[in-house]
Amino acid sequence: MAAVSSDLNMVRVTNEEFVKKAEACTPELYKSVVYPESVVEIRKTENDYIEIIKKDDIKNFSRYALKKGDRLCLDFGDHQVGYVTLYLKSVGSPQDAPAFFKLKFGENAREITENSEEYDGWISKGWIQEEYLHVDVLPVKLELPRRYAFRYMELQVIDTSVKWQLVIEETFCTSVTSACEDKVKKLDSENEELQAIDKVSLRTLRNCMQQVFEDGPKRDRRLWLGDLRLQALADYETYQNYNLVKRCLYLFAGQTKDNGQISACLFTEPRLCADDTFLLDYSMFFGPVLLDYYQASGDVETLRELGSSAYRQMELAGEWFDERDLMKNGEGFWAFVDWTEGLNKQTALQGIYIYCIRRVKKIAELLGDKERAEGFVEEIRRKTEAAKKYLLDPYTGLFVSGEQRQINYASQVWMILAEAVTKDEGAQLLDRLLELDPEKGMVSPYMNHHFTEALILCGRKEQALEYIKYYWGGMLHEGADTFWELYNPENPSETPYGNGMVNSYCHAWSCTPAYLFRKYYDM
Ligand code: RAM
Repeated sequence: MAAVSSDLNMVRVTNEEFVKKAEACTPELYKSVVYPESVVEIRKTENDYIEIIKKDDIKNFSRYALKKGDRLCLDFGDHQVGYVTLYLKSVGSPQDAPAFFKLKFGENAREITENSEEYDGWISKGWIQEEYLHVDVLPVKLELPRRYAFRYMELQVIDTSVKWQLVIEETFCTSVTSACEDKVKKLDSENEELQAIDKVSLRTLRNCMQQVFEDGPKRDRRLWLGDLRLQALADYETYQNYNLVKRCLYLFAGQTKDNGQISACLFTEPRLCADDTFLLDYSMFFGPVLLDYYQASGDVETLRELGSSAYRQMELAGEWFDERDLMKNGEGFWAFVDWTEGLNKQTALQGIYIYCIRRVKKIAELLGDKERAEGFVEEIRRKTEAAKKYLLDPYTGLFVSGEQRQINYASQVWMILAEAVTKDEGAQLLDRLLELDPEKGMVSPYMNHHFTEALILCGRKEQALEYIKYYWGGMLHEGADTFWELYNPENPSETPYGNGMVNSYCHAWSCTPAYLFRKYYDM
């Protein structure tokens, strides 16, 4: 079980002005009505393979008169995020008992086959999208109050009575998003595989763009700072909803811990509430998100207003270093980096610190804060030197992390992204890394994105493209309509939650091929 570091005695400080600015950027959601395309049967084979059998195009629902134990599974054709309406009626004798049924929603077909009673993970079972409903009087127009993320919806009749059956007369989903499709430039590539990856990336980002950039519309349905950084970068190259990024920045700065630390994630309902989970890397990323936003939008007012929040995160992170200028190792869930079990994060965090302070230095320069910028230059020098002196292992030529001198992917990748090594040194690091292929690999598309970007920065663009085809293409081959929260090609059932039923299959941090293609390949 993973330990969650939360500060239960946390005192929150609210900046009402910032909250107002965030509220003023609340987006209108675009709505579209989507009808199911077909009736399907979803089956799990003996070797755990999921079969989707198309049974019918939907023209006439009334032929499906459902009695006790019957199931009807509808395929909405693509991943949807929205509100479901059902028109239900009875056929046969008068309705002499309530309609009692279960609805189950799946982002992918596997979820439909899973039995939630077997769920034994450590995060809430409440994330599994299913409802048990009683309807006393039919016909009825049932407007489900919750928002679902799904492609498949299954209705299973628990009971009617022996005298009547249940019929779905019509059903549709009112899909919602704050992404405007018209803004997206079509991918300039003839390659069908890349086009397919791009399409799924765009759908992933679009469906996570709601009133904030959600991490995943099934789970956690909330704004996380680390996720935001990648979502915003992809957004600038595609949907260009700058205001949504602005809103998220003001939300994070709008409520902090009393020492000014920005929380890892926040809630917007019923009102803004910064979570009591803190991740050092996520707090530090506030500065880079702010700088990226300014560079994409030119909004200097926001840069000016939020600059000091970015500085504050670096000051607080600075307290984590020892006298040798090395990042100390935290305990429990102190930083994120990746979901790889047993990953030592110390060296990756040293890299992330250098990466962030470079960007916050740029903010200081843009704001004419000369002295601060000079201080940051010195910080970059010291932390980089320390990394090379103490963390670069002379025998393997790779960065090591923690007391056990763990060699992992994350350390090399973040030292490259931090520009702690030159382009050529970085390329050599990656070659050695791939040759060694250490046990501590990468499991989230988030970490895989950073690895891909490291390849690109070291001049390995072709290799990076092949990697995108291997990794994101791998999810496509598994039938993804949107990219996932987690994907380990070597262990497809990997989950950090003790049970994969709550995994999210539309998770925005996996949308970055759409960004990488446009940003680095001019596609
Ligand atoms: C999970 C979510 C989110 C991620 C955090 C660290 O709850 O998947 O995307 O940022 O963990």
